[in-house]
Amino acid sequence: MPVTDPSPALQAAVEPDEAALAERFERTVAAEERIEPRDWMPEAYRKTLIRQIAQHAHSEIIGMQPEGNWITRAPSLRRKAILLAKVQDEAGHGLYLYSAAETLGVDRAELLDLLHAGRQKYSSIFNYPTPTWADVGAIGWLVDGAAIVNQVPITRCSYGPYARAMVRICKEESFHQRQGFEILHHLSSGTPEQHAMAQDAVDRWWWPSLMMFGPPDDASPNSARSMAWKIKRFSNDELRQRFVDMAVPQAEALGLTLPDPELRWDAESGHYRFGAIDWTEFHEVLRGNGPCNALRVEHRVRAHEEGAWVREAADAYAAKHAARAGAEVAA
Ligand code: FAQ
Repeated sequence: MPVTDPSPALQAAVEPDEAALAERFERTVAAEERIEPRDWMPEAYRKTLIRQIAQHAHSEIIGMQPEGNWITRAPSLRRKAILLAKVQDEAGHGLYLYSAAETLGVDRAELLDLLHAGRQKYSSIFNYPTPTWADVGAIGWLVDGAAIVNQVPITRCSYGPYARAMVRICKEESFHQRQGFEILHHLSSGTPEQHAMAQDAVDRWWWPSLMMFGPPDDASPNSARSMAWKIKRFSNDELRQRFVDMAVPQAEALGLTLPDPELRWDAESGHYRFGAIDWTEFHEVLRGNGPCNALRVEHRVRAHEEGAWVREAADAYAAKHAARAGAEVAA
């Protein structure tokens, strides 16, 4: 019997129209259930996720550089082993995140090309230098600390693959934060020179860490929609406040101060109040004018080019095995 196309009426009966699909999507999100890769989703939801997950993945990969700078100069074998493991973890986080992005129909090679061409962002925080060993402690304590505050809510993101990737990432970031705190604790209670080095690093990383949470809510174009879609669970300012409330007592425990004369406890609100953030600096860094933007991208492009032979070898190996498997099936 010849195969004919189904009649439009039959097709409508088996394939829900776009309005019905959109309604199902909204119901799934409202019910706190997950959207999975094969589910219908609005194009803008897919694009937002690709943008955020790609930026997140790029941040993990570029974020290997500031601390990677200290691997060959770590002050002891123990410190070196811990730092190596941490930087490798960041590479792993990048890979889970590129995999999560690929479930949305993009290719990681395409995303890397956009990063290298400066057409996709990575976190502003990784454009600052690491001149001393204490910077490794400050990154662990403050940058990984901010990353945890931002990322724990993403374990409840409406998009399944992103939420699941975040569970393991957050567990690893917790270890990273502890090791940073421990480095700073060691330095802070060491010689006066070591204490001063720890204080200097915290002075330099504090404000950029607050900027990591993104622009203030009234200047955050993506927040409202991302929160309605439950990609983001809290606003940029809410998470920033949560981070400040967490960091202040930790700084006291470290015996270090935070470089903000306006920082004070506000009993009425139950939060620490903090001074104004320099958003001009943030926007300059986003525009490519931070202290290390050019260096970071240049280094990444060079590493990518020098790694071409690895990708070619992996492709050749995969092709050889696919051909062998094909021959076995045919036989
Ligand atoms: N840097 O409307 P919003 C880590 C951009 S942690 C650069 O508020 P959204 C771990 C934003 O993309 C760091 N750009 O945007 C680690 C948007 O631009 P677009 C990575 C920023 O998306 C530790 C524009 O500004 N973490 O890597 C930044 O709703 C140690 C308007 O902003 C994540 O990516 C910024 N800081 O909220 C690794 C977490 N902030 O794209 C190594 C997941 C904003 O419209 C060592 N991402 N922009 O052109 C998120 O939670 C969100 O994307 C936000 C921004 C909160 C970052």
